[in-house]
Parts: sequence; structure tokens; C-alpha cells
Amino acid sequence: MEQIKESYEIAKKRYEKLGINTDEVIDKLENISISMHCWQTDDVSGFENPEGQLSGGIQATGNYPGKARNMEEVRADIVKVSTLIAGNHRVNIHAIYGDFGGKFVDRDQIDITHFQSWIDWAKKNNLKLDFNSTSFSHPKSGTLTLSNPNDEIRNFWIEHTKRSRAIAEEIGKQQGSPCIMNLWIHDGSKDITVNRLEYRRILKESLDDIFETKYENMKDCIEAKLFGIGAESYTVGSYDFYLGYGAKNNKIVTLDTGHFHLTESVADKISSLLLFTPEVMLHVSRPIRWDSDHVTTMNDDTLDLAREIIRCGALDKVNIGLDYFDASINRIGAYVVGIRATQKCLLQALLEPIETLRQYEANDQLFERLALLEEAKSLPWTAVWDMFCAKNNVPVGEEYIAEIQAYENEVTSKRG
Ligand code: RNT
Ligand code: ZN
Repeated sequence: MEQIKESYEIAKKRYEKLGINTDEVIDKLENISISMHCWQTDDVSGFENPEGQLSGGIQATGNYPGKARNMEEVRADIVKVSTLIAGNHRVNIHAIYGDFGGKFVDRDQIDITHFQSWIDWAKKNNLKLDFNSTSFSHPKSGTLTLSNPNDEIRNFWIEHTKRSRAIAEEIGKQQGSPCIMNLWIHDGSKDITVNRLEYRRILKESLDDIFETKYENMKDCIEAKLFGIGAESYTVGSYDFYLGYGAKNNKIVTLDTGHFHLTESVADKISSLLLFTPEVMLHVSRPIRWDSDHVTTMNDDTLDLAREIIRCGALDKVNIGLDYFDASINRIGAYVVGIRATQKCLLQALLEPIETLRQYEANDQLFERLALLEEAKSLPWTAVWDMFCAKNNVPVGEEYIAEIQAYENEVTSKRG
């Protein structure tokens, strides 16, 4: 601790010279909640039919032992993760993670009773919840859900999504913080379709119907995608589609960092969205060659994303969630690495000497801007990070590796 303090004091002075108060930055970082996706615990299985196949163009690859097999294990793993990260966070659950009491409850039958134990659990653990409707991994998932021309199938999914919104509303009311409900559907087509307009028209109509009821304690967001496995040629809910829908209907657009062409900057989208939609929702992931949902790391993409949030002064408008599922490594470790990486990026963004940089830019001092941006990369932010962890009583540096190994020895390795 002595060493952490000493290094911190030196770093603090260094940042002071650039007009940055590191104590204030630490306070700010402590107040940024990250919405932790529950589905890294069990490879997106859920409790409706845990033995069922994951469908909908997404895939969790790997079979590392110790995956959570039921609700108790999912919750225990999330609680374990929360002891290894600083701050108060949120947990993002999917409709298939309802507390169904061992019974089969179809998606058009879910209601708040299936999520009350989640609300109570979250309250007890000082967490807030977010929610998702689930269109995948169901006999009626097929390739088209809300955009399906078949009335029976479409109405089934409309009913499911309406119920999901009502559940999110009740969660939000009970937790005293709006519950964000993300709507992502996998609808698309493997090969060329000659009905691009038709499916999108139907999706638009379904959304209009779904969003007709106005709520106070939940927020809707809509998530686009470039393509899914088995739906490579056409995605009904493309980015253009949801950007248009969100801008016109005042809905939050979700940017999943894996859902764009790999050379596209997701960070660059934030400032545009902020001008035309109420808020932004992020699904931070790490795409490798495709939407592979690798664990988030402190790479340039994530750093750019964090810098953009801070430079836009948009911490209150950008909701940060994670969305990856790596089944090939210790799953608790996957969370901790990803969450801490996201926080490290936010920390560096908060420590950026933005005023000086903006002055340079205003004066056309472009060498100076580049030089300071470059120097900022090697300022002693790691000393501030260590202090942030120490102050919040979570492991400093790589100390958490041993804790996760211990949890693996004692808990996850014993799961059959
Ligand atoms: C899929 C989307 C979506 C899902 C989760 C499970 O490509 O990113 O957000 O990952 O809803
Ligand atoms: Zn996503």
C-alpha cells in the first residue's frame, strides 16, 4: 500500500502540471456503472432450456470446465466478479434467464413473477438490472421473428417483446433506476433475398406496435447487426434501419462493437447519435475477424470509445454495457479482464488533458496537438489505476488471478 501511495502522489503531481485533478478522476470513475451481461457465466444458455442449442447467428465456442449450470451458480459467479471490480455496477439479464421454477414457461407467457427473485437478489447485492427480450434459441426462432410475414409467428414474438418491456418497467420501478431493455433480433437471410423492403416494412410495423405503450421506468434500445452466422446475406435490423427508426422515434440505439465492418470506427458514431437520438447504449466486445465476441481488452478500439464518451461530455447519455461470451477460458476471469479493461480505458480518457488539446486545435497548433496526444499515452495513469483499485478494496494489478484460481479450485471446477 505504501508503494501504491507513493507512486500515486508522484502521478498526481505529474497530472496536476497538465491541469488534471486525479482525485476527482477517481471519484468520477467510481461512479461509472458498467452493465455486466449475465450470459458470459453459462455461454448464453439461460434457464428455459439449458440443454438446448444456441441459435440466432451467435455462437459461444470452447468448453472450458465450470460453466454455471443454474440460476444459483450464475448469481454466485456474478457476485464473485463484483468483489474483484471497483464501483457499483449493473447486471444485464435476458428473458431466458427467468426464474421459471423448473417449469417450461413459453416466451409469450413470461411476466414479472419470473423475475422477482432477480430483483430481490440485485437489491441485496447492491446491483441494478437491465433486460433483454430473447428471440434466439427457441423452436419459433427460425430466420424471421418480428419481421416474419406469418401472423402467428410474428404475433408470438410481438407478445414476447411487449411482455419483456412490461417486465423491464416493473424492474425499473422497483429498483428506482430505469431498466434498459435491449431489443436485438437475429432476423435475416442466408442467401440473397428479393424481399429486402418487405421484411423491413414488417419489422417497422411490429416495432410501432411494440412501442405503443409508453413507460416511465424503462428505456428502450434497439440493436443492429451487420450479419449473423447463417444469415450472411441480409440482416433485417441493419444499422441504417435502426438508426433511422431511432432518430425518428426517439429510441436509444445500441452500438455493439462487433456489429460493424472491421475497419469502421464505432467510436466515431457516438457524436452523431448524440445529436439525433436520446442516449446511446454500448455493447463493448472485441471482434476478431468477425463478430466473434472475444473478451474486451484495453485495445485502441476500446480506448477510442472511452475517449469519445468523455470528449463528448456524454457520461450521462452513454450507457456502457458489455457483450461477449468466451467459453474457452475461465468465465469469471473473462468478466474481470473485460470489466477492468473497460474501466482502464475510461480512466485514461478521464485523465486526458483535453482543454490544452482543444486549445492547440483551436490555434491550429497541430504538431502540438499530436505531440501531447502521444505523450498522454505514457503519462503515469497506471499509478492512478492502482490507487483506484486499492481505495476500493479490490485486487491491485494481477492479484486477482490468484483469487480466480482459488474460486476455480473451490467452486467452478467441482461443477459436473
Ligand atoms: C448478438 C447481439 C446481442 C446478443 C445478446 C445475447 O449479436 O450482440 O446483443 O449478444 O443479446
Ligand atoms: Zn450485443
